[in-house]
Amino acid sequence: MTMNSIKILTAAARAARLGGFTAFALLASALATVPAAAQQPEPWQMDLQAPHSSLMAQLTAFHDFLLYIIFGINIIVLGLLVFAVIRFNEKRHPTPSKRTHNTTLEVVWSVVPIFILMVIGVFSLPLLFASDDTVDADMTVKVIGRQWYWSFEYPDQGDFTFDAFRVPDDQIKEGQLRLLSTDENLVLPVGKKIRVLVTSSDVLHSFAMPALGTKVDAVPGRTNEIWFNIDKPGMYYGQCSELCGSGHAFMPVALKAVTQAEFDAWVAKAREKFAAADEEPAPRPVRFARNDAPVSASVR
Ligand SMILES: [Cu+2]
Repeated sequence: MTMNSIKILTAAARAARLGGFTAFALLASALATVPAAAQQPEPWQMDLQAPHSSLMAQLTAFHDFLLYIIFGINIIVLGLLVFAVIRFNEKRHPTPSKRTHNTTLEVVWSVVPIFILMVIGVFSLPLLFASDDTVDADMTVKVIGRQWYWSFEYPDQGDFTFDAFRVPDDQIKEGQLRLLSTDENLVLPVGKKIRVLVTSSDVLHSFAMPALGTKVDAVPGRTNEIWFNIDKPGMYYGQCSELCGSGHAFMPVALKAVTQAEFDAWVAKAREKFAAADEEPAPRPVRFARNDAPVSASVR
């Protein structure tokens, strides 16, 4: 089976799952790229990345639901426009009506949008509250945005910390992705509720993991909270999503999701490997040197 037919079949299956699909929805889905094993952006991607956390699954369903509402509104408005152009053009309707008010119509076009907004609110507000619900987390990881890399802290696993720098273009190895792979991965266990504390040491950054439904600002002097649970082991890629300076495009997040046993083994090694980093004085100064050369080279 060719890649294209797989794509179209997957799109059809997805549209069928949503039920009541239209030709437009089918076309839009067929253009979407089949998610790869690693959760990363794809060339010509039209749709969201496949959801891999319970929050993102709900967000994706809500997004698809909104598309139906938007599509419906567009069809009605376009229909009214076409109807007015045809029915009330100068040739067919030489004497224009002088009517200025229609109470029934005015009530309808006020009440219907209110009703639509209420329906959207009923589904979106619980999601907003769910994204904020970090109680009873199995573990906590702290994410610190820096110009221009991320630092991660594991307070529940011995409080070790490390930095993750993107792999420069000329050092990319087999299996690594340009602008997305980092020298150290953020390693986390699957199937656990992970509380993520997000802050910054210099300017505004934003910690965004599309497949996990996470996008939260990293604000200096302030801690933001979010959570996710990862459903499958694998690589998940994200990027800084707040314009933070010249290295903004060069501070990706490479998250490696593993089983609990693998995570425990990694923690044991990481605690030794990053022990030296623990002794660094906090707060650490903003570091420019390490990313400067590759950044300026890529910008040029
Ligand atoms: Cu940033």
